[in-house]
Amino acid sequence: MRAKSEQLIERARRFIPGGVNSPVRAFKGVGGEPVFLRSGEGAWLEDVDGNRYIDYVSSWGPMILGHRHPDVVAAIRKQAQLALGFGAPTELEIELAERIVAAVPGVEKVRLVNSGTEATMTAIRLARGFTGRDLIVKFQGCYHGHSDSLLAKAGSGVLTLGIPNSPGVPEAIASQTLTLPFNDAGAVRRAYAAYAGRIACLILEPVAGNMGCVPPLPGFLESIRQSTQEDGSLLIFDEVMTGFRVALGGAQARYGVMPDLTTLGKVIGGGLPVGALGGRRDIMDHLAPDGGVYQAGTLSGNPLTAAAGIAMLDALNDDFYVALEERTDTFAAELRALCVRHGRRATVNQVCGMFSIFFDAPERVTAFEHVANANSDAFARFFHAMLERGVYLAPSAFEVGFLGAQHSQDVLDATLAAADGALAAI
Ligand code: KE4
Repeated sequence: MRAKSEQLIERARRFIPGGVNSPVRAFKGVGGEPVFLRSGEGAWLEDVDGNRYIDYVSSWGPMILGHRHPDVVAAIRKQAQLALGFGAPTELEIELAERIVAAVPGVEKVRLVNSGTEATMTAIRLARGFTGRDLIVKFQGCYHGHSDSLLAKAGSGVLTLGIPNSPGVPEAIASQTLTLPFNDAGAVRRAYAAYAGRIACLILEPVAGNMGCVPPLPGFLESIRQSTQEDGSLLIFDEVMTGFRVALGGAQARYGVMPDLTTLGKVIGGGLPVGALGGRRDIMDHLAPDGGVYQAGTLSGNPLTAAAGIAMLDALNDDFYVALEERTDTFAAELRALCVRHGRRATVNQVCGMFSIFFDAPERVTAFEHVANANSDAFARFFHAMLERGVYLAPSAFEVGFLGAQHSQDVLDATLAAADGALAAI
């Protein structure tokens, strides 16, 4: 029963567009009404009706240590006794920046901001300012936040310049964005041949997480690194989701491909609002105040977020990810086996700490079209069947499930038991 959630969404819709402060939360991707949550601890959530769930949304990625990790809460409490913010430099920002630079191989300097959108928007502006070029390249199915240049979609032909992907995005801006098929290195080579010397940057999620989990094909990242390098165009890894998720140093460490710029978010803020842009020192020094590329933010690097981020990063090390990868792989394999046992055609993709299930999809899901043609209705039924069995998945077939320290074997076993029942029911 979720009577109080049902009352609250009615009340919310009177004051908040769609009743939510971010669209995916409205459950439009799976139908039904959203669950209003009240508390979390470790792997567990409790909603306003007292129902409990095992959580795989993890606040969309930040809670890699579980909800209310004591070290993170203690760090926030301690800082809150001193001050909530100044709008002036603090030592905490240096300590967080030092930890990011030490962990992420392609980052020599880093600017903290308040969201992933701010980070990617700034990365695009910095790439344009540094190269003096206007065009950018992104991939279908990759999401980088909601700045205008990144809300563009492919025009009629693969190599035609973009068209707006949302009302309010001017044609003039969308037409500066080229959208290519993910995992298609040939399309990237052809784009750089067609627009030689005109592309400021290529931005991608090195492991796609916004079309479900779609890892890079072998050689794909290396190939786009070469195409961008040869053209003098910048390579931006949007690691807002994969940063401190798929490895301590993110996807760039995992796959050994170094971008020129990296965007981060989620985990580095310990659960508080955050984003970050980092990269080569010679590029980053073009940012104001030393350089001419403008970027600013009232609460950028605020001490609460910095304190929480430091506490979270201090709990992470290479051994953490070895164990997390092992649990993720085992969980995905057991979920696959359950689908086979139930005669349900499904593909489960996973990379350390993140997974997705695609129903009635090709055996290998490596491209956006594979995801777009998967059975999202079956996913919606699976989502609700799992919710009824106390498992809270992301309410969209185009999102991922996150595993963290909190997903112990007994939590994963309980999840698989719920999946066994859910697969029988849908
Ligand atoms: P924010 O502006 O939402 O902090 O970050 C945007 C962003 C940028 N890059 C990547 C790779 C991202 O995944 C995101 C945001 N992720 C979504 C979940 N897929 C946030 C959830 C939401 O939009 O409510």
